[in-house]
Amino acid sequence: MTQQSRQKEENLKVCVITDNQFIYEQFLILLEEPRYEKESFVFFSSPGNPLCPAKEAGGRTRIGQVDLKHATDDFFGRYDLFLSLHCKQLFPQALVDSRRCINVHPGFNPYNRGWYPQVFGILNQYPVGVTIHEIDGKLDHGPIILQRQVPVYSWDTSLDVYTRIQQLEVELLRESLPVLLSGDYRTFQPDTEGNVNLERDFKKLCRLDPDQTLTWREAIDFLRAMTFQGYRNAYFYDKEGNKVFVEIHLEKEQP
Ligand code: 0FX
Repeated sequence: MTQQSRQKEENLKVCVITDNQFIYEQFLILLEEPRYEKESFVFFSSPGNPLCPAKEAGGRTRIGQVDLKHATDDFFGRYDLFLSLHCKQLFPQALVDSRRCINVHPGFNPYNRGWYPQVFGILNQYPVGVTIHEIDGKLDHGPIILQRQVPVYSWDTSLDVYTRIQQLEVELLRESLPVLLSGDYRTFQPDTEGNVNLERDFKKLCRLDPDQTLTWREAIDFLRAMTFQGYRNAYFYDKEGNKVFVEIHLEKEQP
């Protein structure tokens, strides 16, 4: 049996949990390939984070909601494989102990595990990229199946790097989905535990102290790490108490 046909032949039931519209829609496009049995993939998002059912040929793919903390063994038992495509919930130990669970993470483990890896990567200059790994119960942690870095240029904002990361995520999923499904891969453990950032660490960063002294390099790096069009991140309070949002525009001179 070829690797490509295994999912079809074995009728593997896959539970995909995603809180990210882009990855969800790109994944559905991927499943249009005839080697996948699209009907065997069931989609969920997290409570409080409803995604729009994606439009596709012949209708819309249904997407339910699942609260993993309160899900039963019966629910876990319905699937052979759990795939987290930016699922914002931590997988419970009972789930990771009983089923193969894989996470597609927009960061280069073990650096800046957790929230918004490229923001912290621009700030602390740790590598950024994509890691696909087995889930072991700790945040963005567990045996690595594959990973790849993306470059960060001096004129990049957080959005620029994130866009590059998302493109790489789709590329790696396209390349590796057959082996992710079949389990025919080798994993490795990173040498260190790395570091973790939480949402509250990002929120803390957002408030600027106008009297803080920085070099230009530090100030520019900080502002580009916080610039993501569509989100108002960095801010300060002026003397009158007005809250003022700040972002940066960077442009590389074209030859
Ligand atoms: O889905 P996702 O890209 O990823 C997040 C975590 O970063 C990731 O480590 C975790 N595995 C996954 C489950 O959740 O997050 P997002 O769609 O909420 O945000 C995408 C980017 O948008 C983020 O990297 C930075 C930017 N952003 C987001 C928010 C909510 C901001 O700049 N400001 C914000 O307030």
